[in-house]
Amino acid sequence: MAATVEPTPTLPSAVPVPQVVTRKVEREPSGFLSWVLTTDHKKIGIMYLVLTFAFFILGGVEALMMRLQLSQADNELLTPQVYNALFTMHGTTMIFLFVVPVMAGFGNYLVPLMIGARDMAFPKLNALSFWFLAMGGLVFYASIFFAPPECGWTCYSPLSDNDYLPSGGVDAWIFLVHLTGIGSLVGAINFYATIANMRAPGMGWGRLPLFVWTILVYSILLILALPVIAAAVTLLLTDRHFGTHFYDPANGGSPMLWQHLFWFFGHPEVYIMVLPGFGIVSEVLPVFARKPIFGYKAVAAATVVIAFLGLLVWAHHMFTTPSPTLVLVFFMMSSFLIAVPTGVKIFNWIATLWRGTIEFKTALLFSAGFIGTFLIGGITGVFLAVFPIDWQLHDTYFVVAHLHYVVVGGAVFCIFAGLYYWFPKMTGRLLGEGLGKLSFWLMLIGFHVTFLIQHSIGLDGMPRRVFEYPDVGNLELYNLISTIGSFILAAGIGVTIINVWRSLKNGAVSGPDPWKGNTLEWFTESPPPTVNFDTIPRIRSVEPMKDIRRQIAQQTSGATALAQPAEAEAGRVTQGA
Ligand code: HEM
Ligand SMILES: [Cu+2]
Repeated sequence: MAATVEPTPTLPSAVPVPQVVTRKVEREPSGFLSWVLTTDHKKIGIMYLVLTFAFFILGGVEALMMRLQLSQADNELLTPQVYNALFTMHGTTMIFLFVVPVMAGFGNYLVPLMIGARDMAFPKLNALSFWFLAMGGLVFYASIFFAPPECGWTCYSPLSDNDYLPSGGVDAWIFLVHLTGIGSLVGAINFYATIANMRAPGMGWGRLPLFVWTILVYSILLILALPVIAAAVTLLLTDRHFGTHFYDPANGGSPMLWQHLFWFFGHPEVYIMVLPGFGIVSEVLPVFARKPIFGYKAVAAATVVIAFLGLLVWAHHMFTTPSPTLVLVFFMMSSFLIAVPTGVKIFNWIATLWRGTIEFKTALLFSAGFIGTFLIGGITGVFLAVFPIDWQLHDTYFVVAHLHYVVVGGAVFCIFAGLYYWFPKMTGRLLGEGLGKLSFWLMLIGFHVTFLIQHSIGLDGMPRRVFEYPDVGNLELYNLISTIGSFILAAGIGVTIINVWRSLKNGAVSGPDPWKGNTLEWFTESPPPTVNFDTIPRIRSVEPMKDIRRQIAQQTSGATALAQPAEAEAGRVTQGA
């Protein structure tokens, strides 16, 4: 709306003069344009979720193609070049275009709702960060029509230098890192500003929902890590095209510099991917266990400690480089330390479930599946942090197994928990529980069939990033099992896609608060109106919705209302209005 404010008359005049004169009222854009031009955090959040899920499917198809190639020894389905391109596209897509930005999607949709704000602090900047992401993805995927990059998601020098990979694929990768990086950076600043300044009255730091805590820490980590990778790829770009030698040992540069810069970003990136997942689970578990989260302060503090320690461990990815033993020992010990706050969280989640009145909804199943799966990934991480063990296992399938237990167990399962939990808020409809549970079990079984056996494949000595292997020992059988697992996993994901498709039109209507949630997003309608809230309640605890329900119960003549959703619902509307 374009409105001009007339100067206030200095003397009171006899005739009343309107203070605000509207000359032109612009129409709300509708249809396609209402999405392209939007600055509403909820629409931007949904665009993030849809786009990143599309990339998840692309990355998944790439994974299945690789698994098909590896299902037989000496297979000639794919050429080595295509295989190289596939693992590069897959790793890059999953990290830069799916897991990191999908968390920004959940954050965008939910952070303002959970803290009782009407939008993000900088709505236009928010739209800009989404479009940077979309452009980054577009530029990167355009390379498949020319020459896709073949340097892995890590693009180590000297492989990524002009001498070895002169094609534009590496440049497309650099461009992707820059574009998605700027997008994430402005997004992160926006989250920080929003959380620091726009919380509902009474919501001190000690009452911030745990998901919001993790988005805050995610943002700080992005702000610290992204400039480092931006610098690293800029140096790579000038090495490739403008005659510099930052990474070229023949001219006084060092490939070690790339590894230090890359992993100073790359390890925190892992926490950037999994911490918001921890946040999702910390919201879901207490709701379906019908108990407050066990040790709120410990869980919030552990998030901060994990992030801090996560900045000190990067060289555990470089144990096989020529580094002084003291350095190896330092990075081994600092990596061990991370197990402590992570263990604190796992014990707190288990204690939250302990003796709870558990409702086995799909969101709870995914959260529980996450705890078990991620735990295994954490434990193999401790193995790999012992540097003599890493010397043996570096670059084998043991690492591939470990990293997928962390990123699929630690992020993807949580993302699915979040999807089942918040879909009703976003669409007003519930996802089907039957299909949800089927999807969960297929995904859980498929995941472990795919990746558990890869530990053995690695211990048997099969290197990662190879397009074929000889038929020795059990390698062929193990690889076939892994491939079969990946198709079961894909079927599980497919079931959720069908579920979403069906529920959008035919899902049961959810109402504002289908789960009896604890946090403020359940206070408003589903989907929420553009302004989010008509009134913003005063926050008195970490579980404002429980306070509100209790208050309504008291006001509507006592305890019965608590047990009767319909009455409580009616009360909620009068409260909210
Ligand atoms: C959903 C099922 C998935 C399957 C079946 C799968 C499968 C694979 C395969 C076959 C490889 C190549 C291994 C090699 O040749 O070295 C790979 C590598 C990789 N995957 Fe996945 N993956 C999946 C999900 C994910 C997710 C969600 C992430 C998330 C961040 C991810 C991140 C990576 C990374 C970083 C690499 C290493 C790429 C490289 O070597 O540069 N994957 N995956
Ligand atoms: Cu690491």
